[in-house]
Amino acid sequence: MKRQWWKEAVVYQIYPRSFNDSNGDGIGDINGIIEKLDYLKELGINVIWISPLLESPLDDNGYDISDYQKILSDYGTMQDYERLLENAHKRGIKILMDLVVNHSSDEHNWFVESRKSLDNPYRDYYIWKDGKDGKAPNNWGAFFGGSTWEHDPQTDMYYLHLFSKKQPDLNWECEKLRKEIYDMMNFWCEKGVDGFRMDVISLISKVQTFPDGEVGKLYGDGGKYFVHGPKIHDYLQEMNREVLSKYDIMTVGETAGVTTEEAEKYAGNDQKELNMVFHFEHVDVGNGPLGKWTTERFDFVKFKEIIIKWQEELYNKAWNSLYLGNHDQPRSVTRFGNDSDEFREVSAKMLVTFNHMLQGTPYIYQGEEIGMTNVYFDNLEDYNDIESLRYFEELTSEGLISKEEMMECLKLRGRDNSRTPMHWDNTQNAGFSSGKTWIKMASNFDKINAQEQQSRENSVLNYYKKIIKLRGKHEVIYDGKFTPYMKSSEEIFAFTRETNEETLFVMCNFTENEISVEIPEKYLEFNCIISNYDGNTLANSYILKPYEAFVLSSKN
Ligand code: ISL
Ligand code: CA
Repeated sequence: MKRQWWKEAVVYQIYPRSFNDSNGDGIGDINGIIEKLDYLKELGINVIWISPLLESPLDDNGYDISDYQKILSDYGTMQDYERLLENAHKRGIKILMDLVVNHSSDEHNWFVESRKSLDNPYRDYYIWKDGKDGKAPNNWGAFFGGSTWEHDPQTDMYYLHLFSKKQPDLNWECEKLRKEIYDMMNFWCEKGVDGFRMDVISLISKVQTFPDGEVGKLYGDGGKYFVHGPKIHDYLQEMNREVLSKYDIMTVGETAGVTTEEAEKYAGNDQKELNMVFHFEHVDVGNGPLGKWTTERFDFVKFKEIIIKWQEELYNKAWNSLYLGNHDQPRSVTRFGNDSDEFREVSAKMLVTFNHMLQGTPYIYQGEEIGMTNVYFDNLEDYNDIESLRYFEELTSEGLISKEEMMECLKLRGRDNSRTPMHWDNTQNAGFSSGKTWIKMASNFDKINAQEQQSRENSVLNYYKKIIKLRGKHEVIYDGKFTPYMKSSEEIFAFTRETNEETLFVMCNFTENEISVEIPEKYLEFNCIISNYDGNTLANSYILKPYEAFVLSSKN
């Protein structure tokens, strides 16, 4: 397999609003990130993906950009950003920028112009359609509730927005628009960014007849007509020629709806498009008739099938990202582990053992490395996220779910669970800010914080440092062939990774029960390179402890 730095990297995702506030206004900022570079260096990561830092009215916390070449003043200045690049590079850390080009903000100058008149030079930068019988052009429902179409009185036409109405979709059919985007990307590459995470890039090409979708609960599902639309791969190949191929950068596509077959087109070994994909199948397990709004726990059996499928089907063909949480997902220890006092730490360690021993590039979401949990807000007023607020309103007012139940769904799946500020220490606001924070803090920072974990040898944080270091010592972690072991177990996720030089045997108990397992004789001679319990003596018949995880290696 061809060696590529981004295949061997460990990525840390920063949600800048909630990472570290340097000036006491209650909002995380670029200087705050610079202050924590040594912390990240010590953790061992070598790439940082930062969620959007650009000018934005913050309808969707920055995923609605109104100027692609200006830093939002909440976060600092262009000089601050340049200092961040310089300081990160000095430490051997690369920076990925979040590229949000399926849509812009409605406050972007392109849209301000576009909506003015039919013959405005920017008209074609967005997707405008006439209504049908005084109603929207089709029945598609938007990701944040409501229709995907908004009527604009200025020209009496509708514009498309797959997300909120303040996030109009850009029209990739328009060559001039595409050229503007490539110019903007080149600008950032010249400035020294090391790559892009591409927001919902799988949605940029739409079937131009805009047909109705199959009706679900309230709206039609247009997915068939805009997920991997007809020209998606033409656009990405063009982007690759115009920008990506000119720099030694890393690219990851947030490819909602991607299948393993489709992943090969996006991130195949031929490298005509992107380096790797982000798929959603494993984080969507357990979704119900109202999508993610359910109180069901995740279905381990399905989760396991999905992971195995992705490991097997991408092997030697395409490259994958490994993640269990991010700014759109609940905290991983709450969703896939166990966030009780008894099992939080041990299950967080099990999850990272599992995730980082798979094939792909692992992503750590800020706070995951100390085992931060969901925030469990009791009041709707504490939520800030547009998705949670819109769906609460829409689903409860349509009588699809009661308010009480919806509050429970938010506690488990709402995006704000992972957006509360990082816990640095046990002082005011967990050391995140000296001012009033933009979103309420989680209350458990006295017991879960980085400072306490730095000095405690068996902490989650120190375990993360250990597991990240293993990557440097065992090449098999990134190129070994994956084979499941105990494939039908409904409690254990075990597998081997193999090259000619080395074999790893990984075993993870996803439950709080003790479980007896058979460890094949040949693995008993292996070395245990990491384990979340001390002083284990492995044996042929072995009882795994709650959330136990270990990795055995054939190498000394
Ligand atoms: O968050 C989701 C599930 O709850 C997804 O529907 C999410 O909106 C989707 O994965 C796309 O996410 C990305 O684009 C959105 C933005 O709100 C997310 O934060 C971003 O990661 C629109 O730009
Ligand atoms: Ca600040």
